[in-house]
Formats: sequence, C-alpha cells, structure tokens
Amino acid sequence: MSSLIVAIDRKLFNALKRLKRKNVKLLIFITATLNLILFVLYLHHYEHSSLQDNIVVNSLYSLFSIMQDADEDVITSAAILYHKLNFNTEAKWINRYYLHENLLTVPYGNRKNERLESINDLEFYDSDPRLSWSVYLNYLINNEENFEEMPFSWYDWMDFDMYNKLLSVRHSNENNFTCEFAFKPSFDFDTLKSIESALQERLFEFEHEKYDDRNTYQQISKVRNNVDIEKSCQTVPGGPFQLPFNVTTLVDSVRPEMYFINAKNYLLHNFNNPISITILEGGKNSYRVNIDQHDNSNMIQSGLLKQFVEEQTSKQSNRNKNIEFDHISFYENFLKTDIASKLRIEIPYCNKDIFNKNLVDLSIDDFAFDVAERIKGLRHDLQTFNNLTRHDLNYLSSLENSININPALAPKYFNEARNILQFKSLGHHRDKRFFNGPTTEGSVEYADRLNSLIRTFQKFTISNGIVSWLSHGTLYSHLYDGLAFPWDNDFDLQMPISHLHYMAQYFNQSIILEDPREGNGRFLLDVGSSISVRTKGNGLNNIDARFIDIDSGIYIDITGLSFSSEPIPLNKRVSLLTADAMEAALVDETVKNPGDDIKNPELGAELAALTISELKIYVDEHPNEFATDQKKKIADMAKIEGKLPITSPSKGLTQLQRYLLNKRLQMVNCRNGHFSRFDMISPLSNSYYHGVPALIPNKVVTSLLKEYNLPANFDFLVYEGRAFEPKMKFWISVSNLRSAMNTAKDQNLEYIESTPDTLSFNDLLRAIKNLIKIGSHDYLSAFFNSLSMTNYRLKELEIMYDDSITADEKQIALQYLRTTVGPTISSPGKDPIIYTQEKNLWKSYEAKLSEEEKADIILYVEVNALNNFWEKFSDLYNNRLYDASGEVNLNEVGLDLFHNYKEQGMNIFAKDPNIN
Ligand SMILES: *[C@@H]1O[C@H](CO)[C@@H](O)[C@H](O)[C@H]1NC(C)=O
Ligand SMILES: *[C@@H]1O[C@H](CO)[C@@H](O)[C@H](O)[C@H]1NC(C)=O
Ligand SMILES: *[C@@H]1O[C@H](CO)[C@@H](O)[C@H](O)[C@H]1NC(C)=O
Ligand SMILES: CC(=O)N[C@H]1CO[C@H](CO)[C@@H](O)[C@@H]1O
Repeated sequence: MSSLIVAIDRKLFNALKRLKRKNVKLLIFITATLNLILFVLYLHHYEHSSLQDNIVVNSLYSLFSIMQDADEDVITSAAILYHKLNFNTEAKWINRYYLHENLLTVPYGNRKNERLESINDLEFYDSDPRLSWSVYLNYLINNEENFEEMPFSWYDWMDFDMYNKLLSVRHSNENNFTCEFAFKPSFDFDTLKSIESALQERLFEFEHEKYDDRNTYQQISKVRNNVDIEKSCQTVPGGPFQLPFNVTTLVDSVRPEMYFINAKNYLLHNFNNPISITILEGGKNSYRVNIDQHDNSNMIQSGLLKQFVEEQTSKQSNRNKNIEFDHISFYENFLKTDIASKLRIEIPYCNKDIFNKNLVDLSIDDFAFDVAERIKGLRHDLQTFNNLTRHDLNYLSSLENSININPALAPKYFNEARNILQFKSLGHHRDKRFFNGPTTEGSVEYADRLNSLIRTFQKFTISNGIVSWLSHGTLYSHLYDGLAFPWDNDFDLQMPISHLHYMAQYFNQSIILEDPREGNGRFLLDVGSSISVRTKGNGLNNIDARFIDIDSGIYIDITGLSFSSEPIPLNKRVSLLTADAMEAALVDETVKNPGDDIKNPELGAELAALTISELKIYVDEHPNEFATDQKKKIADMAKIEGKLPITSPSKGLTQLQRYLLNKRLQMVNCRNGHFSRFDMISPLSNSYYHGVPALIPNKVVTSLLKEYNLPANFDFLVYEGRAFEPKMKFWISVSNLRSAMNTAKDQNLEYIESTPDTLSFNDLLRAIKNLIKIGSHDYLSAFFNSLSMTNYRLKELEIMYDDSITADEKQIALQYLRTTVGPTISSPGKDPIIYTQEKNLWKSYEAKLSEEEKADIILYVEVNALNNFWEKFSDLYNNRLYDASGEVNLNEVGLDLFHNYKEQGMNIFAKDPNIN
C-alpha cells in the first residue's frame, strides 16, 4: 500500500470507533453462536478494518441473517448489507427463504405481517425464485422415472408484485375491480385512494405524485382512449389469484400503471404456456424440460406446493418444523440425477468448442440455409421414425408456413408496447406482453437488467455452441470498455442464418432460466414466423428473434445474416467493395447469364413463388384477397423494384441475378438491409463483454465505420451527456464529472489541477473521493464493480491495436489473457432480483438508523471499497496488475494506453487491427 491510499479522515475514524464499540456486543454474540473459524475471520476483519478479503466478506454476509434480528447489531448488519448491496455482484442471497417467516407471512394489504396457518390460506404470493425453483425441481426429481412434462404458470416464474398488491385488497375493493377499471386511461382518483388506504402503502411509484392532489390529477385524467371494453374484457368471479375480470385482448393505450395491470391479467388468463423451460448450468449445459401446454395452474392450484411441504415435513425431525426453500441444494441434486442427463441438449450441428479458441472460422455455407430441404428432412423423420419433439414440430410448422409467405406480405411478428399514454415513447423498447411497469432507463435496475440479459444469453449460446456476435451499437460499446453504453436500452446481436435455424428448432418458445447459482434471470426466446424471408420485404420484420426479459419486457434483438437478393446499397462512409471486385462480379457469366435451370432459392410456394412485379399483377387481378395497406405496400414495392441509385452494383439486375451477385461477392445481409462482407465477420474473435465470453467480428473498425462516425483516437470523448474518461475506462455523466473535477472550486471538495482529458493519476483519486463526498453512490458502485471488466478490455485493446507486434504474438498474448484473466472477471452488475430485495431491506434499515449513523455507515463502506479499488488501480499504474511470472507478462505487452493514451491511442481506430 502506498501513500496514495486514501487516508481515513476524522469523520470516518469516528464512525469506525462507534462501529467498534457496537462490535464488542457482537463478538460476544458470535462466540455464543458460531464456530471458531468464523469468529477468527471476523476478528481478522476488524483488525484490518477492511471489507476486502473475499472469504471474510462472504462469511460476513452469512452472519447477516443471524444478526438481522438482534437489535444492538443494527449498525454492523446495516454496514454489511450496504456493502453487499453496492459492492458485491455475486448472486448470493443475503438471507434464507422459509415457509413461515416468508411464504406464509403476508407482505402487504389489510393483513400485513400476519402469519397464515397453512398454504391453503394463501390468496396470492410473490414467486420468490427460491420458492419456485425448490418446488419445481423437487417435482422433476420425484418424477424422474416417467417424466414427460412439467406444470407451468406464468405466475410462478414472473414478478407479479403490483398485481399481488391488488389481490391483497381484493375483499375490500371487490366492486372497484371491473373491466371498466382495467381500461381506464388512468386510475380513477377515488378508486386509487380506496385501494391505497386498504393497502396502507403506495400501489406503484412511477409518477405517483400525479395522483397526489386533484390539480395534478387533472393533467392525467384528461387523456382519453377508445377501447371497446366489451370486446376486450370479460367479468369473471374473483377468488384466490384472480381479480374479477379477464382481459382477452392486449390494449396498450392506457397509462403505464394501468397497462401493467392489463398485461399481467392477460398473461395469467389468456397467454399460451411456453413449449419448454430451459435450465442453464453456467455456460456449460442446457437442460430442456417440456411444459404442460393446457394447464396453467400455479403451484398451489396444482397441489405441487402442498406435496412439497408434506414431503419436507415428513423428512424433517419433529423439533424443526420450519421448512427452508434451499433451492441451490435442489438444483445441485437435480444436476446429479439421471433425468438431468436425459434432458440435456446437444445440438448435432453445433460445436461447443468454439468458445475455447481465440479465433472462430465460419464457413460460407453457414450463410445459406435450404428451408425446403429442411422441411423435407423433418417430414421424413416424422413419417419414418416419428421422432420429432414438440419443438421440432413447432419449428416444422413455422417453416411450412414461412416458405409460403411472400416478403411483401409477412405479418409483423414482434410487438412493443408503443401506444402507452403519457410515457414518452418508452414503451417502444418493451415487449408488449411482458411490460412490467416503468423501470426507468438509466436507473441502476435497468442497467442490472441489461447486464443480466446479455450475460444469460451469452451463457445460453455458449452452452449450446450457437454462434452469434456483437453488432451495431453493442459492438460499438464493447470497443471502449467491454460494457454497454450507459444510454443503451437494448442489445443487438447477429448470427449466421444456419444458427438462427438451429436456435429456432431447439429453443423457440422456451423460457431460459439462468443457473440459480449465478443469478435469477428468466427469459423467453422468441423467433419470428417468417424467417425464410431474407429480404426487407414490407419492412415489418427487421428482427428475426428476441431474447426477452420476462420480468421487464427488455430484450436483445437478434438478426440472421444470409445471402439474399437484397440490392447492395452504396455505403457513404466506407466502401465494402472495391471497384475491381464489383466489375469482376458483374461480368461473371454465372451472374450475367444464369441458365434457365438455376432457380432462385428464395422463391417459395404459392404467392411466395412470385417476384414483386408478378405479385403486383396478381393483386391487381384479385383485389379482394388483400387489405388496403397490403395493396399499397405492394404497389410501392413494385414501383421501386430495380430502380436503384446508379452507383449500386445491383442496379438493373433481376432478383435472381442480385442473389447470385451477392453470393459471388460474399455479401450477406439482415432483413433490414445491413450488409457485411464474409471476411468482415470471419474469423470471429473471442473476447469478453459484461464479464462473459462474447464473439466479435473480424473487422471491427470497418463494421463500425459503415454505421458510425467512429473517432480514430482512443481518447477523452463526450457523447449523449456522458464523457468517456480513458483513465477511468468508463462513461461518466458530464454533471458528475464536473463535480468530480470540482470545477466550482468548492472548499469542501478536493482541489484538482489537471483537466478531464489529461487527468493525472493522483487527481484521479481526488476525483473519485469527490464523487464519494457528493454522494454519487450509484455511479461509484457501477464504476467499482466493473473494474475487472474494464481492466480486461484495456489490456485487450493494448494488445490488439499494437502495430509493433505480429499477429502471432498478439494471438499468444490474447490467448493467455483470455484463459487466465478472463475467468476472473466478475459481473459488472447485480442480479436485478437480489438487488431489489437488498434495496428494500436497506430501506427498512434506513428507517431504524439516525441520519448520522446512516451517513457514517455509507462513508465507512465506500471508503473501504475505495481502498480495495485503489489498490488495483495502483497496481495498474505501477505495471504490476498481472502475475508477471506466467507464460506472458501481461504488464509489459502491448500499447500503454493507461499512462499515455494521448500518444499511444492516436489513430488506433483508423483501421482494422492486424490480428490474424
Ligand atoms: C378468460 O377468457 C379466455 C378467452 O375467452 C378463456 O379461455 C379463459 O378461460 C378465461 N379465463 C377465466 C379465468 O375466466
Ligand atoms: C430421428 O431419428 C433418425 C434415425 O435415428 C435420425 O437420423 C434423425 O436425426 C432423428 N430426427 C430428429 C429430428 O431428431
Ligand atoms: C416460434 O414460435 C411461434 C409460436 O409458436 C411461432 O409463431 C413461430 O413461427 C416460431 N418460429 C419458428 C422459426 O419456429
Ligand atoms: C369507484 C368505486 O367503485 N369505488 C369504491 C371502491 O371500493 C370502496 C370500498 O368498497 C368503495 O367505498 C368505493 O366507492
């Protein structure tokens, strides 16, 4: 440790003293209840007054449950909680989940905190992942012998918090809950008051102030919508788990807090069950469990919970009647059973080994997929062997439908909650079915959700050998620090068309569950209904598939790349094709004069066998078969067909010729007309993104330049109100940066001499201290928690973009970095469910603490985190971050962007790095 380590100032010293005084009691408590090892660890912890050591931290967390209830330990347990909440992103729960204290204790409503006698008295419950995992895994293990399918209810696998609040006051508000109520654009003022007075708390937070008085309420009550309530809703009897109405059509033209109620009601009563649940084991294996398609009873209605409780009760000794839902032990038992090996998926066409190599060579054949041939093969298997799974059958029927869809007539598949009223278009980025209230973009929770989304998707693809790579804005964000841009609201990935098909066949309509030891993410993999269409067509299906967070509606957009007849646009920023290459392709006989025997593989059957001009003629002859907007679209498309800018190589070619030209030039495209040349993609390189392995295209710079004004320098940057500070390797809001730099020369903050774009190392420490002083808590935790990721990415950049070493040398260093440092990167964000739980717990602690105590705890924990953080930064500064005795001394290899980005980072993004 050097003098750079922050000095503990007087305030902290006092806080520490106070904490230690409290601690005397704690020590007595511990000796009485815990074994010696924990005790020694704990002592050790206080001697060094630091929450750094992992083992210490983990045993501290496990102490939390025990200390929670002992009043004198409020300060210590609050400090532990605050540390875990902000500076630990492991998916460990801070407490345990029990039948009586948790499930049977009413969380809100008229009977709040009441202990129910038995599960028969439950009229609603929160589907805590520990509860659902335990009950359903136990069911799987018990039915190992003849397992066919598992019961399913959306209620058991999603967040129904606000809906449960309504259920909790159902009895006193029975008359309020009508179809009328559900489709009002905003709450009726008196109804909301009546609900909340029974609830004794707010029903929701977002813009709740608008309902606070009649004046502000005026603004929102004036909006109108035009819903045919009779058509969209039925009155039904209310009861446990059921409000007395049934939303049969999803209508989003209401305010967000109303739409939330509608969407949840619709899910419960009218939405199909998924085909399967896929359980991930890290990034190693996927286990696919078939779901009962017809029943949507939850675990109480189906009797599964009752069975679980009875079984556990009979197993336990009489003195301990309290049942714990220890989901991890059920999970680990499940992995050991025979049923797990029966459910494990191996996709025959995929190779899991690709994630063990630096470079992944794709085959040009991966970008063409013969749909007709696949249909034939599956039909044959069905008839001969009768061995198609439900997933195979759903996929087959989708292909048979898709192959007959003319691109001009493909129905829109994905729907977003676009029409939500007074919501600033935020609904545009949420799947309509899984809207779950307005998680504000830019909030910690939103960032955590994005993090969980991409991490789980990556682990899902890795465990199946499915190839996909970062693209568009996602690839751009990866470039700087291996993390999403703070203003991002989704992710974009691309895959070869063949892998889109493999993924669709095996997992379309599966709920993908994250390994519960790593997080509580739950996602629907949803693939569109017209994936055999590979051109833009009517433009309604630019996205082929989505990986959707069912707890928020946020998603990853997935697009397949393939050969097609889409005309090649001329890119203004960067030319993907040389004039020579275009010339050569255009005079190629196979393109110029394709023989009569060459068929355009894009053309399907029926209307899909027609080109757009032929379709136009057909429409004119059969006007009654088409809707007005379809006719208009087809006419528009026919008009522009072939009329390309004079500079496009595809100009004047027939559809078949355009297809052959694209193939000849190795140009592949998505359905939104984004083109890449094959060698821009392959070989892919293995990198890390958000702490998990991720593939990136071969020519990153060219790929980015075709869409963005990528700056050539790795340097200080300002964009969208955020600044990228290369020493921090992180995006910081400009207003936070001003405070950190103390531009106002505030006496209470540290004085800083250097400027943001030439920040000196010592000033960096002062800047971070200022962030602590101004209480920029969310920023600090995001910044600290992503350090291992941003350090990794910095080193990777330094190696990849160093012109002074050969491609082979780079590969050796990258391999070493990836295999030795990569696996140690921690998640840059918390599991959203654990985050919410700890945040709510912290709120309850805040109520018990004085302002002074609270400030002391926060300061204490943050300075400790800073110590830990600064040690790593100092190691980086002193070139000893990495173990120097290994095969490659990573401290020395590559550019020195950390100390000298102004010079060394100049022009590095002007061209693609030479890495193979
Ligand atoms: C809600 O309506 C749908 C469609 O009419 C029906 O299938 C379903 O059984 C109804 N649910 C309830 C709880 O009445
Ligand atoms: C069905 O079984 C045959 C013969 O074992 C096999 O070749 C084929 O791949 C199977 N089809 C599917 C869809 O699993
Ligand atoms: C995915 O499943 C949905 C729902 O069954 C279906 O509409 C769609 O066509 C399927 N897509 C593919 C490619 O199988
Ligand atoms: C609008 C409406 O019907 N409000 C009622 C909600 O329920 C309470 C309690 O039954 C009534 O007092 C309100 O009139």
